[in-house]
Amino acid sequence: MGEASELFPLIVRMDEEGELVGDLGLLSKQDLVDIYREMRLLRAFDERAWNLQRQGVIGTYAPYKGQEAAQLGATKPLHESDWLVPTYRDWAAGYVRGVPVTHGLFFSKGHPRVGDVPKSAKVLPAQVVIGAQTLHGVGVAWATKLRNENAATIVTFGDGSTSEGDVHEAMNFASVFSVPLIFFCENNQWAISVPIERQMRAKTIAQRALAYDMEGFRVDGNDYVAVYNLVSELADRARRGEGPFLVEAVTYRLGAHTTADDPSKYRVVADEERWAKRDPIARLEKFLLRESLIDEERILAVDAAAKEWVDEVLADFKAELSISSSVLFQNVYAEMPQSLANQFDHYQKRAKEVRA
Ligand SMILES: Cc1ncc(C[n+]2csc(CCOP(=O)(O)OP(=O)(O)O)c2C)c(N)n1
Ligand SMILES: [Mg+2]
Repeated sequence: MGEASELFPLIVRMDEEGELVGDLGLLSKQDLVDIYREMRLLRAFDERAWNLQRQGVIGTYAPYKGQEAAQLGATKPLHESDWLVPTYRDWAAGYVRGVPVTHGLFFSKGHPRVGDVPKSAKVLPAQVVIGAQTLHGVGVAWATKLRNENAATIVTFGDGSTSEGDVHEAMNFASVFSVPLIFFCENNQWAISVPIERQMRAKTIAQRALAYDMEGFRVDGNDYVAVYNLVSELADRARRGEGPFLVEAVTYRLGAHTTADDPSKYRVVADEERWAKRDPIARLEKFLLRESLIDEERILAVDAAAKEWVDEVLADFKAELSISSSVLFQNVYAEMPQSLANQFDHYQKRAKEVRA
C-alpha cells in the first residue's frame, strides 16, 4: 500500500498566504467578500460567548474559533432538502442552516429553548455524546433514501470521536446500505488535551474510508474555497446515490476545548502560533486585500457591523431567556402521548398555583 499522504493528498485551493493555488471553482470573488464578512461576524459572536461565560451569564461553552471555514464550507453548499447532524461545537454550521446562533448559549445554560430547533432548518439538536451523532446521521440519510427525497446528509464529528465504536459502526452501516451521507470530520488536532498522535496510529483519518470501501478526502479545513467546492461536489453525488463519503477537514482549535479548559497546560505556544498563521479568516483577508476587493476602511466597517450584530443577537438571547419551561414538554414527541399530556396538565396547574 502507498503512503497515506500519497493516497489522500491535502486538497488546497487557497494557501495560508491567501494565494490561490487552485481556482475558485463554483465560487465568485463576491462570494468570498460575503463569506469573509459572515465569518468575521461569527468569530465576534464566538469571542463574546467566551466573555459571557467569564461574566457568569452562561455555563460551559465550546468555541469554534478557527473552524469557521470548515463549518461554513461544509454547510453553504447544502440544499434546502439536505440535513445537518452537528456537535456541541458546530454553532456556525447550524447558523448557516437556519438555527439561531444563540442556541450555543442556550445549550451552555441547559435551557429548554435549545431543543426547539426550527423544523425548516433540517438540523438535529447538537450532540454531546462523542460520536453518537454519526449513527443518527446514518439513520437520517437512510430515511431520506427510503423516501426517495433526493437529499444529502452531512454529519460532523471531531478527530477524537473517530476512536469511538459508534463511528465505526456508523461508517460500516452507511457503506453497506449506500446511504447519501457525508461523514465530515473536523480534525482540529485535539480531543480536549489528547493530541491526534495519541488518538490513532494511522497517519490520516481519511484513509479509514478504505476499510469501508468509501471514497475518502483530506482537505485543508482552513481553506473555505477548497472545503466548499469539495462538499458541493460530494453532496451532488450523494443526492445521485453515490454516497457515503468521508471528508477529513484538517483544521485547528484556536481556542480552548471549552471555557472549562486551559490549553496552556498541555499545548506549546509555538504550535499555537504556527496555526494562528493559518487562520481561515486571515488568509481570506490577505486574498481580498491583494485583489483590492476590500480595503482598510471596509475592514473597519465589518468590525463595526460585527459588534452591532452580536449586540442584537445577545438582546434576542436575553429576551428569550425567560421563555416558559413548558417547551420542555413540547419538543420530545411529534405528537404528545397521553401519559406526557397528563404530566403537562399537572405541571401547568402547579405552575399556576405557585404564581398565585
Ligand atoms: C461518549 C463520550 N465520552 C467522553 C466524553 C467527554 N468528552 C467531551 S468532548 C471530548 C473530546 C472530543 O474530541 P473531538 O471528537 O476531537 O471533538 P472536539 O471537541 O475537538 O471538537 C470528550 C472526550 C463525551 N462527551 N462523550
Ligand atoms: Mg478534536
